[in-house]
Amino acid sequence: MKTIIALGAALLVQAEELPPADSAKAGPNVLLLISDDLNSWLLENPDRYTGKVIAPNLRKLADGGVNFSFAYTAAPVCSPSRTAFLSGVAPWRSGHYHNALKVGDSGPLNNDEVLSLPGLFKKAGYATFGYGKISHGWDQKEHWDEKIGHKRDPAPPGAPITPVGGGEQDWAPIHLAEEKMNDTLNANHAIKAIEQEHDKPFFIACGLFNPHMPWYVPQKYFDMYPLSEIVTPVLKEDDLADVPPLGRALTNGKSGFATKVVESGLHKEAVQAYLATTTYADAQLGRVLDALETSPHKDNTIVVFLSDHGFHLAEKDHWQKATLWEEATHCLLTIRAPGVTKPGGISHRFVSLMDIYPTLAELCDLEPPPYLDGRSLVPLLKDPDADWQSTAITGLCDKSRPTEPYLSIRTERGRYIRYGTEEEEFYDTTKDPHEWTNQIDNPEYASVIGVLRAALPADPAKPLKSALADRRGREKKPKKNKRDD
Ligand SMILES: [Ca+2]
Repeated sequence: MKTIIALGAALLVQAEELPPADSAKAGPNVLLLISDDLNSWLLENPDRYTGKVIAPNLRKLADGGVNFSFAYTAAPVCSPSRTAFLSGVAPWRSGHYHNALKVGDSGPLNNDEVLSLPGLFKKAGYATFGYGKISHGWDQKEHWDEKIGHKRDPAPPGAPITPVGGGEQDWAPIHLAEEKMNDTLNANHAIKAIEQEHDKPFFIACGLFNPHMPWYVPQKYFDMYPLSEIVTPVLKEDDLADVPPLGRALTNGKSGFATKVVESGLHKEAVQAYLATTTYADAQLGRVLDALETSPHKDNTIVVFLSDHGFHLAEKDHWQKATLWEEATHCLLTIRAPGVTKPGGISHRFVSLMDIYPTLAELCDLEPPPYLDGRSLVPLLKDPDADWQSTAITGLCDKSRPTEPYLSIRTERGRYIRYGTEEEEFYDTTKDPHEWTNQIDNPEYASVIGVLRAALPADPAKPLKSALADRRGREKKPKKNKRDD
């Protein structure tokens, strides 16, 4: 693969050992907050979702900096999404499209070749701390001074609680006190790291597991969302009828979990549980943000908040993620950079989580590696309406065609998807925000489709084989309702 070879050559430049951390700069510090599986409902977009989402802390953060209305993940699954924004290398160049990849797997991202985002800061003399779910599969442990991983909370006695639940697909009030839940503890670690004495600038990352399934949070969060007030997302009957076969193969299909939830009359309960879990996550991130506000570092710390990808709750007959539609690809991104952003900034430009790495490098005056795929968002942080070439590309691999990358591009004009080399979709999101009508064969759109088609990577990296072998192994013993993390 030409692209891989070119990447590998560039990466050799970065293979030297990190120097001793005595070249510390004066900062600024970085606080990176990550939420898992949090979709974009809290952006209050009446064209897409009108229900209430209680997230006062994330809203306060957004009000204090620049909130991106159109931020997209590079991969709509946990591991490749995180690998992409932490390495700065997109899936269509690295071949990391799967959750199954592990450290040491072949491909251009093995440990010595790429400088992780925390590694960039450590190399510059920062102290680096990571708590909870940050990386997933690919990581460079030597780039963290302290790293404590994530655990899932134990299921309540009697789980699965819901008649449709099983494995991770369940929800219920949890039996644990909030103080004992793992995301509460992850937040505690980050708070302690903020509050300790610092003789160098810090890079602190805190990643929450919630609102990843199962949705087990205290009763009080369920009580904030009375069932009578729950708004479920709008579903279109036969929405998949105009989706090509490889696209339909991505969904759970008629026997899938989404259908089961809707047909069992549990759609409102599921949405309630997702929102309850979202509000619990907001509360924990709020505690971390409050600790920063009351610390001496308040005015010298850049805050970045993101979700790793979106989440379907029965739209397009699908549950969770791993599709190339808006529900799974649209995510949250807020950046507050003292002295750069102004409060209340909203940018409608289309950006990617790939842009985080070069943005933080520029904000902190660090030399970024030469191979990064993203673009620095600093022009949009200074002026959210600045000129910007809006594009956001997402890559995915599916077991129905495991050697072929699927790609999607989203711009102001719409969404174009290509599954392998043959099948395509196009949605005019200016008129069809739910992506209900595939216009790929409509001659009215031929020219815009041509532009978007040409904007996709011409020779995307194929999914790495180690992941495929792993996946095939898992397929021999399918787990009920199990989907990717
Ligand atoms: Ca449709």
